[in-house]
Amino acid sequence: NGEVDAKHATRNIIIVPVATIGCGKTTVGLALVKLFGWGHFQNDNVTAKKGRPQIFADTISALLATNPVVIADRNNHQKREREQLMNDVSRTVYDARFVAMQYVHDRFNYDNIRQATRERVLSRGDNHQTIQAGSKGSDEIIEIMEGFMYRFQPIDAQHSPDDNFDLVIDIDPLVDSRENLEVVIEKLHNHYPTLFENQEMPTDEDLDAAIEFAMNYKPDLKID
Ligand code: IDP
Repeated sequence: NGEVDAKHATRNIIIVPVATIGCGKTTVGLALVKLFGWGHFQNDNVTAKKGRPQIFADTISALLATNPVVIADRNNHQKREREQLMNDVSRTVYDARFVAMQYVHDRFNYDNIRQATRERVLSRGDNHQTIQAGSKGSDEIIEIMEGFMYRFQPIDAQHSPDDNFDLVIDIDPLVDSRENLEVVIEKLHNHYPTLFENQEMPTDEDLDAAIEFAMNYKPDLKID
């Protein structure tokens, strides 16, 4: 998966958010779907109790048959999750390319990240799949969010498993999803020019509209 190859890649690209709850990963993911018609699968839609990681990876692999790019929408905040996803998808998709979409979590910035993510989740909580603010108290929600932040392992691109990422895109959990969306598209375009060869790049208005669409999305599956 060298630099030269990436320039010509047109398929089997998996976008792997690395995030905690409330960063905006589903919003950015759905905006990408709206703009480019890519595939998207949310971990919360795995209804099975057993073997969830395997089912998640298998669904991503299956979607790659009909979508050039698929967004693997779960937090992937720990190395073992990233390793599992990369291993299981690569078993059936031999030329899979993984792109990390990392919401950077510097420890010194944790209080600011807490403020931003809590604000998003608690104010629009009924739109969030994992956390239904209507059915859980805010203390309980905050505790779940803290768990993800505590366990968060940043991308370490020099070592396994993160050295398997073809590209790491760093974005900011503090800014609007609109801004992060633009960064993600620009970095993808630079790294995979051929992927975008036969289409017009979205205008500012297109990006605005895609974010508006994504923000109005209501999950159809509620997990209690
Ligand atoms: P997550 O998938 O990382 O947990 P999302 O579900 O995308 O995060 O976003 C959490 C909540 O914040 C949702 O209700 C979403 O509509 C909202 N949100 C996402 N991006 C923005 C933004 O840029 N401004 C304000 N609210 C946002």
